Amino acid sequence: MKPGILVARAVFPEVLGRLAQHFEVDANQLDESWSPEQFSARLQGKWGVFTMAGERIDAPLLAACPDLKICANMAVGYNNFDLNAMTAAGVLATNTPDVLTETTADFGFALLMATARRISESEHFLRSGRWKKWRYDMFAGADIHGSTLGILGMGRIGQGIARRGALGFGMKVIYHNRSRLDAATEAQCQARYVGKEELLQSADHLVLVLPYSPASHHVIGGAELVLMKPTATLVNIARGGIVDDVALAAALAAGRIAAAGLDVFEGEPAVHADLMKLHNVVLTPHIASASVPTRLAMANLAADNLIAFRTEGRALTPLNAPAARSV
Ligand code: 8YV
Repeated sequence: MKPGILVARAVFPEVLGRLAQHFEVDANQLDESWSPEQFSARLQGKWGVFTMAGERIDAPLLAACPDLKICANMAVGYNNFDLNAMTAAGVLATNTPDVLTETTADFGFALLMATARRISESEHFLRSGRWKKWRYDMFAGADIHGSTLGILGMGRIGQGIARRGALGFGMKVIYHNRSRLDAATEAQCQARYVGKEELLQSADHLVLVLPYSPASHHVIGGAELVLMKPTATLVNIARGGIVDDVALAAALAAGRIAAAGLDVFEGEPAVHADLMKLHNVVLTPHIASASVPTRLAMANLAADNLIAFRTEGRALTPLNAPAARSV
């Protein structure tokens, strides 16, 4: 008999087809939003679950779902997983690294350019019929080429953004990370390691690409924003909660920094009303990895993890190494 899995959100039909060759698939193709209780009820008796980054897997859920053996996240970020609880419960966790690196770095750069060069703001102006004449300072923004690009969080995506900035736009790249990169990787990215304070003070454009954890909660708040240049652009493609959205909205309203590009928000899909009112912020709905080929590659990798764990007893991109869960 095939084991049962839950696919918690709508996904490509062809990926469901692949999964159906190995599993009894309970698929949420209607993309219903479930409470944690409804999610737990739907998981009863399931061997595995295919999640996006919104489904929380924690100790109470694991205790309520004793048959669960694997949670395959279709995301590189996994702050929805309590990894310690999963390891303790003998449940394997997997994510989808690498397949989204370049697409997400492309988007980070696109958001940076849209924000610094005021593309959304000027388009809204044009569409609302307010463009009556040209002016020398109309939507004059900040330069990208030759400026200083700061990157906070220098993993694979951060390195991709650094390469785009240094090699494509002649930017000076500085970065801060928990640990410094080796010399060869720094040379490839043409990036210089600096302390966090220097990063904030020197960057003309600061891009956040670090994972969310309690340690990175509000890593950019009021105290950090005052250190930045008044002409600076801030871009967050990492996770909501890394930036204090209220402090950011206040800094943008007061002109303490020039502009922000945000793809992720605290409490998304809700977006703080103060941010919605501002003209100097570009807001996108968590789409940094959203190219068709990349989303398909992510879905296939999450499916491959489930299939490989079922057929070979090991996943392709595991996040933990739990002892086998007793049945
Ligand atoms: C996902 C992301 O598309 O991979 C991540 O961590 O944030 C995005 O690429 C999103 O989280 C839905 O799974």
